[in-house]
Amino acid sequence: MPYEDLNDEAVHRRARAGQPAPGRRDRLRLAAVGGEPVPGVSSPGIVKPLPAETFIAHGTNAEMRWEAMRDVGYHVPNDRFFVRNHTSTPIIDAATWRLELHGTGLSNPRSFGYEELLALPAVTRDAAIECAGNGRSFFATQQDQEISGTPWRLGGIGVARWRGVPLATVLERAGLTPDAVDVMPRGLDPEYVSDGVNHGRVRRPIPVSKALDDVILAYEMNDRPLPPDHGYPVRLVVPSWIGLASIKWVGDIEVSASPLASPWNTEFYRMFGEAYPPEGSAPLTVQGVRSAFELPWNATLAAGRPHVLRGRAWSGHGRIAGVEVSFDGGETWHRAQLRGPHVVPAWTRWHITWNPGRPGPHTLLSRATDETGAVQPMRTPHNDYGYMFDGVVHHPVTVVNG
Ligand SMILES: Nc1nc2c(c(=O)[nH]1)N[C@H]1C(S)=C(S)[C@@H](COP(=O)(O)O)O[C@H]1N2
Ligand SMILES: [Mo]
Repeated sequence: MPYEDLNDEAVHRRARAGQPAPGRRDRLRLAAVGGEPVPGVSSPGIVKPLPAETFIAHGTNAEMRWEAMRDVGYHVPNDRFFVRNHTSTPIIDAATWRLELHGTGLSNPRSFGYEELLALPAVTRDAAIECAGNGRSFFATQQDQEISGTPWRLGGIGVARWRGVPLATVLERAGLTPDAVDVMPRGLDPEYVSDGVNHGRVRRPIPVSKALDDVILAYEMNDRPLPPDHGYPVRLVVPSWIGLASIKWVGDIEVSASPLASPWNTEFYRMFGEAYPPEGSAPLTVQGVRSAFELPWNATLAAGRPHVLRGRAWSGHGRIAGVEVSFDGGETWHRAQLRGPHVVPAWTRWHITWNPGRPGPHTLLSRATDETGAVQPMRTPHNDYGYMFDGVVHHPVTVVNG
């Protein structure tokens, strides 16, 4: 049973072994360039407004401000959801859009229009989309290490309620064959050119086992049609995996009886560096465990009275089992209360009360543990592109006389 076998990502990796990987110089040359955070109101290539109270702009990307989630419910509203664009948001007419399914892993290659997709049985689920580079800036600011890429703090994540058609349904209707191994969706946004190298349109293979498991071809985000910046008319949502897998503005899907490759699973989105082989780690898939405070960076808090500090924690590997918070730089830890839904591919909210005494600068730490026992480390091992930072983040606050 090829599908059963490929449920094991290690087996899938072996199936891919021998694929060419670029040299280190190429990789560094191809590194995405990220700007410094600027209090912007717009970003090149992003359609929606990016008010400085809710976003930090980073070039073609925009990060959610965590303090903007403080009085917001479980889901990130569409107008506050982070945007990660390799190029720019295309404006697509759903009336003429089609999704083409093709390749050697299909016996009935065919296409679907927007209305046809909407007419298929739908599913709705809460899931996070999180960039593999979320938290990247902390390699530099906390660990004094060099990394390249967009300097996200922790706002490269959002949770939404997605509605759409299981990818499995569409694959079955296109005659998925038993020997199909990889599925590669491709976006309709412009080709990605970096340092003079054209990598083509954004695409990256996922194993058939994952494609059949829980992947959605989503056309609604929080009960509204997808906004242009988030993939209108249709995007993939690949729960628990790095955000890159959730291809936006999908226009075609190649289904193949042999392993597929793209620069996004060979040159990018693997761990490269001292601790890794020259061709890098295996392609990145499931996200690690992380947590964040719903507080401004450098928040000001009054001394001598209790403050309810709120936050969220998440892990691609399982439910959040607990969150601990330290007010004294990690000497003592206090257990936070978890509240509300406790969903695996999304996040869990938590809160804790702090009564700060001494005025002056303080550092708040939060440390989440998931049900597999994975806990946020105090440091994350370095990799050149700064992916998968899961370390405990030092959140600075200032306590003032009340
Ligand atoms: N077509 C296309 N899909 C894409 C991207 C892109 O640039 N083009 N960026 C990916 C990355 S790296 C991430 S983290 C998520 C971000 O989704 P969002 O912009 O809806 O938050 O989309 C992914 N899908
Ligand atoms: Mo990403």
